[in-house]
Amino acid sequence: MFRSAEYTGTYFNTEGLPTTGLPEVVLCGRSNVGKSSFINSICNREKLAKTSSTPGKTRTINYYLIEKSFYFVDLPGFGYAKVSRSEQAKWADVIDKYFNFSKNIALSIHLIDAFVPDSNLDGDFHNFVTAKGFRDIKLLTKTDKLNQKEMSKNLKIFSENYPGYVRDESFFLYSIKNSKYQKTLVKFILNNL
Ligand SMILES: Nc1nc2c(ncn2[C@@H]2O[C@H](COP(=O)(O)OP(=O)(O)O)[C@@H](O)[C@H]2O)c(=O)[nH]1
Ligand SMILES: [Mg+2]
Repeated sequence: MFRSAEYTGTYFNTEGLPTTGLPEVVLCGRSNVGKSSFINSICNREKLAKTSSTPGKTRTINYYLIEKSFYFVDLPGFGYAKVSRSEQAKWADVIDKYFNFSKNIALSIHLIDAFVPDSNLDGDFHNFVTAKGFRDIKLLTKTDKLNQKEMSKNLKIFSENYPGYVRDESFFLYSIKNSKYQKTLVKFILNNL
């Protein structure tokens, strides 16, 4: 885990976004995929980032300074079906603007629900982020919810959808219920700032 973490700010749109001057590790994914839970888990801080069981709540960009050496930037979740199309377009716009604005993006972590390895929304985001040329890794979240059989089935689907991604090199498993997933990822992030 990371030993120090500090929430530094929330932005409702891209106006006034900070120029941090430090590497930024971006967290992206569908609404409710577990972005905030991931931050809390890997920093071992229960309430650093607000989590919610109601999808669609995070409409903001949140910054967290980690070990005084880099930032986690938690972007709005995309693709929550129950909000209007115009609202969804606005969030997509915020994501696009952030990626265009920041000159400090070291790594994009694309969180994908281990139960849903073939969502079109994730496919769209994948195309977006790789077309822009950012370093991108995938994090399969909530793995505790799948049994072994479901996991191997979904890993196969994942590999078909994202060919070339290699376990523990460019994709990682995660669960907030088991700290065993942290070490590899912490090492990877620190080596890729
Ligand atoms: N079982 C399980 N639930 C998780 C995990 N990660 C997140 N959740 C739950 O998923 C819901 C959404 O999490 P949240 O972090 O708010 O998602 P966000 O919208 O991507 O920030 C919450 O109810 C979390 O408790 C996980 O690894 N395992
Ligand atoms: Mg969140």
